[in-house]
Order: sequence, then structure tokens, then C-alpha cells
Amino acid sequence: MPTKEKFYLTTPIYYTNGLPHIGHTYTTVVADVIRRYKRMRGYEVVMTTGTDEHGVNVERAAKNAGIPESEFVARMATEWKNLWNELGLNADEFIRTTDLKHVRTVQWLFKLCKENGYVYKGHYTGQYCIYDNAFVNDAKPGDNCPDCGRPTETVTEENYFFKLSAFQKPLLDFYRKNPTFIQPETRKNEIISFVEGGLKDLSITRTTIRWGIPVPGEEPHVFYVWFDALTSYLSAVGGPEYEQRGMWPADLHLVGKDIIRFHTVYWPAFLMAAMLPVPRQVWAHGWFLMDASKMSKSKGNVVLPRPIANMLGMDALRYFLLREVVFGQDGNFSYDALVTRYNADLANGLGNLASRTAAMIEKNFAGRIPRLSVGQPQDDALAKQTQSAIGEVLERYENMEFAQALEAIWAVIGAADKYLTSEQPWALGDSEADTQRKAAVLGTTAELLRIVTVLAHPVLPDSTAKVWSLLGQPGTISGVQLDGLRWGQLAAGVQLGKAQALFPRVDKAEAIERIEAMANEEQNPQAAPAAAAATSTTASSGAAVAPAASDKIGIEDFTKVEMRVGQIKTAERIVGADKLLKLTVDIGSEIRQICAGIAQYYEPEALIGRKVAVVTNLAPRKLRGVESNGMIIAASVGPEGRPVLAGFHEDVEVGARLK
Ligand code: ME8
Repeated sequence: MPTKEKFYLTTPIYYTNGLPHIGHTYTTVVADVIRRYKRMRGYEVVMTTGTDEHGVNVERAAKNAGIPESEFVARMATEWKNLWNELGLNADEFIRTTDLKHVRTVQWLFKLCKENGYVYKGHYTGQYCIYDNAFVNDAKPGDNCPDCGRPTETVTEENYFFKLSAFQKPLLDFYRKNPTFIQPETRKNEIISFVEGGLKDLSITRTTIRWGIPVPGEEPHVFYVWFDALTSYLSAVGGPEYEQRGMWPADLHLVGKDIIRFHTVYWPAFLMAAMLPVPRQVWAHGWFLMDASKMSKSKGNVVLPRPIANMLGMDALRYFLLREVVFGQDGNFSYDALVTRYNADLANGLGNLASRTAAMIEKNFAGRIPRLSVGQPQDDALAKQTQSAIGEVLERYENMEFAQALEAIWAVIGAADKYLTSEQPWALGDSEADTQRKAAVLGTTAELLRIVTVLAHPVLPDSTAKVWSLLGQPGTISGVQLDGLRWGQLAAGVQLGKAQALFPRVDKAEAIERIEAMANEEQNPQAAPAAAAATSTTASSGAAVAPAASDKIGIEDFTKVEMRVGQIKTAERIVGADKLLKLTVDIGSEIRQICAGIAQYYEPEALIGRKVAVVTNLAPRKLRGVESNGMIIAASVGPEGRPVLAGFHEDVEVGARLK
């Protein structure tokens, strides 16, 4: 059993018939923010996510891909896991519904429900939506699914039924006794009236589906996907042995409003039937919309997280998702709003406050944080404002009011900007009185910065850790306990750490163009061969294999490729593209911009003046949103394909043709 108070929270387990978009990222980011926040309040926290891998959709997708279902879902689960890791959103447990421990848990839960008399065998005929994996109540043949709008199919089968009807009163009693179980309030009323309207028994096994968890001794019955999927929350923390882990019941299931009914009606009913503890809270947030309609894989209007994280950093995306929309409501996603907020709140706001404070301390106090001394009423007022913001922000976080929490933090940042503008420490001289005044102003600003940094840490984990080490404060920022946070704890006399770029300002149009280009490359890998970006400048990677006779080309094919001697004039790294360098190359007749996938192996400065072999008649294309007009030739060495630039042992004229 954990010694600290425990907090167990979950994201939905996501379907494996597509890859994560901003909607999924939103839920997972919120879960990660709560996890960090709760840890800073002293809880032992477990956060889980995972993949929902059974059902007809997967069966079909695997068939289309021409591979067995198990292989298909294994690949997809790896992609999801990798992306979450890349975005810094790795959960403490990643549960797959094909995991053996999960299969056992589902079968165990079913057995308990059955032993307690809540499961019986019957026949069911109804309209079924294969996309949502649900029978559509009251639908007639020919009707479309009310959720996704696609045609339903008539399905009759022998099923096991769950006596959901027996739980109308227990559920209503439970909602009454646990008034914060369903959040937000508006959703609660919706669910209560749904349950008051009467509950029909629910078929929880299928014989028409092959790809599912088998009902022991009852083949070909497999479990209905929602009976299977919901149980993953329990499998993730011990399944039948949940008591040993000490995490069950879940303290919080975070979900989108699309799946609230499954979580607040079916799930507690299954658990009550099995006489297991029921979760403490289900929080249903709103949707991120694109052009006023819900983003979804099937509509093809999805926004991908990776290009945004590459261009602006993951902290920027986290900040935007939480700041832009009041948690619980729907909101529109737009790149324009994203970049506007990035420049205004992060680059000009927190980033600018941190860098100017550090620069002034560097200049005036040899980089040592001045001792905090409150000199004048305006210093005191700022201290009081910051101190009272601590309480407000913690309360906002506690109530899941993330936008308001951030607003309160940024109000303090705004107050610091005003304070610096009116105090003008840069205009003070070197007299003793002036130096004292500078120390008071910069000490006050540094202390304010320390506090807002701690408060913003759950949302901006990477950049606040950088500010923390810039301020030379002891320990790690994630180890700071929020309950002990107060004005006046600034470690003074310590040396500032190294300044690191926090949020470099970006040109809006260019940033949007680059994000969109990267998204396009990710969604259409064949059309824009960005996947090959790292190696596109190199000779084909891997061991040299002699082409088969039929693969050989004639000289006329070779002469179609124009190669010339080029000389590198400038070289720079590209924000958001770790592997690429942007070069300008003199090819004799003109200077070309060329991107080369060599950034991990060559320092830009070392390349200036170097002569290289360039393919000059390739059609221009964009790599990570940056135009590349030509290709530099390099050998590809070793298993990881390290690029080694091709060059010349004798002096050659720039522009000379290679034949
Ligand atoms: O429903 N805006 O999986 P799923 C905000 N496997 N959030 C969104 C969103 C959007 N546009 N789109 C998706 C399933 N989400 C089941 C869950 S749980 C036992 C089984 C988020 O891949 C939101 O959290 O369709 C939503 O509930 C979830 O992704 C649906 O993911």
C-alpha cells in the first residue's frame, strides 16, 4: 500500500484504427498536467493510458493492411506509445486490451457479474453501428447511426445480457450520494435524466465478431468491446489482485463527452454487479473542433501534434490547449490562435520576463541573485499580489479550471512587466542607494519569477525546468511542494545558471506554413518524401547490394542526373527539424538553398567553404516546411547510415559538372 495518499487517474484507451490527433493529445495532456500537479501536492500518482484493440473496425483495418490482427494492433500500439514518449506524455502504465493480464481481468469481471446473478443468455436483434461498436437503441433498419451518421446494420445474435435494468435505482442513489461523480454539472443532469428514462439490459457478448476476448467455455462468444475496454482501467492496476497495488478505485477517469454514458452508467453498473468499488469521478471535457465540426479520423480534418511540437515545442501546445478553452467546453482549434498565443504569452510573456530579469542580474550583480528585500510600497504590493495568486491558482487547478489558473499566473507576469517598466532598474546608477534599489527591484522580480515558474510547472514542464536552473534554485522544480510555496523563499546569493532559449519569437505566417507542411509530410509520406529527409542527401543507406541485371540503367538514364561541384556558403540549424541543416550552396551559375539531413553529424560552422557534390536538377521540394532545391551527395556509413559528405582531393572549380 502506498504510504502517501494515492491518486489514480486514467485517459480513455484509444482505438488503434488511427493515430493520435490533437483531440487525443488534449485528454492525455490534461491527464499529465493533473499528474504533475498532484505529485507537487504530495500524492502518490498513477496515470494510465493505452490502446483499445478489439472489434470489427480493427478486424477490417488489419484485413486492408493484409496482416493478421495481432500484428496490426502490435504495430499501432507501438506507434501510439512512441508518439506519447516523443511528446513527453508517457503514462505510468500503458495497457493494451490484448495484454494477457487484461484478458484475465475481463473474464474475471464477467464471472463475478454472472455469479452474482446479473448475466443471462438471450437473443438480440437490433441495428448496430460497426463504427461505434454499439447497438443503436430504437433504430429501425435503414436508419443511420445518430452519433456518426453512418448506416447501421441489422444484427441478430445469441448474446449474454447484462441486467442493466436492475441498476436504475442503485445508480440514481449513487449519483445522489456522490454529487461530484459526474463532472461537469451540465453532463450530470444529462446522465441523470437518461437513467431516469429507464435502462434496458445490455448485450455484453457477441458471436458475430471474431477479434475479441473469448468468453471462457462459451466460444464463439467474445466480449462486447465496451465491456472489454472499460475493464482496462482495472487491469492496469492489478486486475483481480487490485487490492495489492492499492490504487483502485480510480480517483478520476478523464474522458471526452462522446463517451460519458459508457463511463457513468455502464461502468459503475458492471462494478456494482461484481461488488467492486466504483470510481470516484468521471470528468467529461468538450471537443476541439476544426471549422466548427468535431475533429475525427473518418472526416480527415485532424490536426496532428508532432508538427506543432517540432515547431514551437510541446510546452507551447500544452499551454495553448489548456489556455484557449475553458475545460469542459468545446473550442475551436486554429493555428493562427496557437501562434498568436505563443508569441504573446510565452515569447513576450514568460520567456521575456525570465531573460530580461536574468540579463539585468547578470549585468548588475555579476549573475548573483540579490537578497530579497522589500523596500517600497510597490514592491510590497507586488509581493502581496503574487502571494495571493498562489492560493487562487491552486484552487483553480484543484477545480480543473486550467484556463483560469493560467490566466491568474499570467496576470502576475503582466504585473511584473508593469513594475519593471515603472521602476526602470536599468536607468539607475551605481551609487549605494541606486544599487540597493536595483537589488530590491531585481530580487522582487526574481522571486516573482520563481513563484510563477513553480505554479506553471504542471503545464509547462520543460521550459519551467529551464527557468528553475537559470535562477540557480536548489533541487528540481518538480520536487517543489506546492503546499509550502510562499513569497520569500528565493535562494539568494546563488549564481544564475546558463541561459537557454525558452520561447524564441516566430513569424506567424512562416510558422503556420512550416507546421502545415510538416503535417502534410506526416499525413502523405509518399507525396512529400520527408521520411527520407535524413537520408535523402546520402547515397542509399544499408549494405551495398548489386542490382539485378534487369534493374541496371543505361547511360541515358544516368545522364539525366545533373551533378555539379558546389561550395557551401552558409549553414544553419532549422528549428523543429533536428536532423536537417539549411545550406546555401554556390553551384557556379547560382546560389541554391538546399536542406541536408546531416545536422547530427556536422557542425554548421565547420561546413562553410567546403566543396561538395550536388545534384542540381532535382525538382525543388519542401523538407519540414523548408524549401530545398537540390541534393548534396554523401556516403551512408554503418548500420545507422551516418552521412559522410562526398568531396574532392584536388582543387576543383565551383560549378564543374560531374560525369
Ligand atoms: O472512444 N476533441 O477511443 P477514441 C477532444 N476506445 N477530445 C477528443 C477529440 C476531439 N476532437 N477526439 C478524440 C474511444 N478525443 C474508446 C475509449 S475507454 C474505456 C474506450 C479524445 O480513440 C476524447 O478523450 O475514439 C475522447 O473521449 C477520446 O479521445 C476518444 O478516443
